[in-house]
Amino acid sequence: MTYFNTISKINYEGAGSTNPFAFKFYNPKEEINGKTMEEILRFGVAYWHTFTMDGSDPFGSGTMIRSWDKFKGMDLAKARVEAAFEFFEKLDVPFFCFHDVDIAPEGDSLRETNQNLDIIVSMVKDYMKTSKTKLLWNTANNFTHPRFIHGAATSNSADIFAYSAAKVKKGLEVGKELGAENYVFWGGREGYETLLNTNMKLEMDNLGRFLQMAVDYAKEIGFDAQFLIEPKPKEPTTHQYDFDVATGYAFLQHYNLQDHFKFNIEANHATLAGHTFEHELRYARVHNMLGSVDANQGDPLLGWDTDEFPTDLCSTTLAMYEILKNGGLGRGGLNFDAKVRRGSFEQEDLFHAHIAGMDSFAVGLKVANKLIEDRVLEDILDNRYMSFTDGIGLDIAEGKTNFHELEQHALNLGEVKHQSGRLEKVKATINQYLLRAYTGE
Ligand code: XLS
Ligand code: NI
Ligand code: NI
Repeated sequence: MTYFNTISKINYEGAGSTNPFAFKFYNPKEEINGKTMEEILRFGVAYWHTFTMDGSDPFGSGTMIRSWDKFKGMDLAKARVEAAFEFFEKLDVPFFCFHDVDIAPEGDSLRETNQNLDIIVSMVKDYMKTSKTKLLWNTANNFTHPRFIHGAATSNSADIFAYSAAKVKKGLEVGKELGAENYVFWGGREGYETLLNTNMKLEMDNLGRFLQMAVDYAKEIGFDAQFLIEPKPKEPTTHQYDFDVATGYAFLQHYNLQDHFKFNIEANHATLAGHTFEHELRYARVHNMLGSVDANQGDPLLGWDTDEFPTDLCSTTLAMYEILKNGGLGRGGLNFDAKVRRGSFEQEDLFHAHIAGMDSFAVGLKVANKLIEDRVLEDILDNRYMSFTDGIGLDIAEGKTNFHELEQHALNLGEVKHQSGRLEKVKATINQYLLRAYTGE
């Protein structure tokens, strides 16, 4: 059965195209430094936002019109798999991602849930045999069901800790079965609302032990995916333990897990943490911890995770700058953890949204690549930090000095001359590069 009957394969038609069902900038075959756009950008579709969620929000019920919704239960789950692979093929996208509960309904017991999962996983596996779309990552949803009311690996209930472990164990087996490139841990309820009833030390130690057991089990079954922590500062809990990359990195180091994990960085989580998207990418990159990206954007006027499709070209440019400087995303990708707005309820909106996101990152890639080729930001940094390339600055940078010498240096200083940071000039230059991506000059 097919579900997107009015839409055929999305092709690249170039910047001048007026066809809404065509890529204007994303040309999967176009090479940039010897790699195709498809290989660099590694786009993924998020199963939950695109095939499972219905557009409901805390104030209103679902609005999405989906041709697979005429089915129920396991039939619905199967219809979604069919719809998903039709969508992947029409969009020509190399990856997808899912939580366990997105693909198969929970049963009355964990045993039954696992059986449901097995049926759908084998169906997905069959589709994957003839599809080019691979699994970027899977994860366990250990936050939606009421049993996770007080957390999962950080629950006060040891039984729930065990239940959560069983779900992740299954997730690792599923990931192996489907050849997932990565496995994600987003701590949806791994945090707390108030310290008044929370044993923070025990919860964090338990989370550390939980992640170590996951590492051990993956090794035991020979599942070699890259493990990823997805930081988020809050929502649903008030204080999440993986607040941002810096916090998550300190956590991993404390529990000696840093060699087994990288980060999956989501743009909207970065801004919720009071950072820019590129801050989080940079922090991960300079520590060699950049794994993958949940490509979306937030609404600066709203204080929550709105998961919009990314369309801000300045942001995609600065993100692609970090990714290119990282030498790419390795086994990671750009997963659209993004949803169409509640008012965009028609099925074709799913295509418009993904086309918009893919084109925006394609522009970002081209502009970032040109900025790097021309050493625009590199020259600014070289010039700005010149004082560390000789004399006392070089001694500092090489760790060869001490407070005695530094004091001597300071005592002999005249007035220190500063240079302008030239921020407005830099911003104007980036705008110029962005515009040149359209005019082709
Ligand atoms: C929620 C998260 C979630 C993770 C996967 O805010 O972004 O969707 O990506 O559990
Ligand atoms: Ni996410
Ligand atoms: Ni999110």
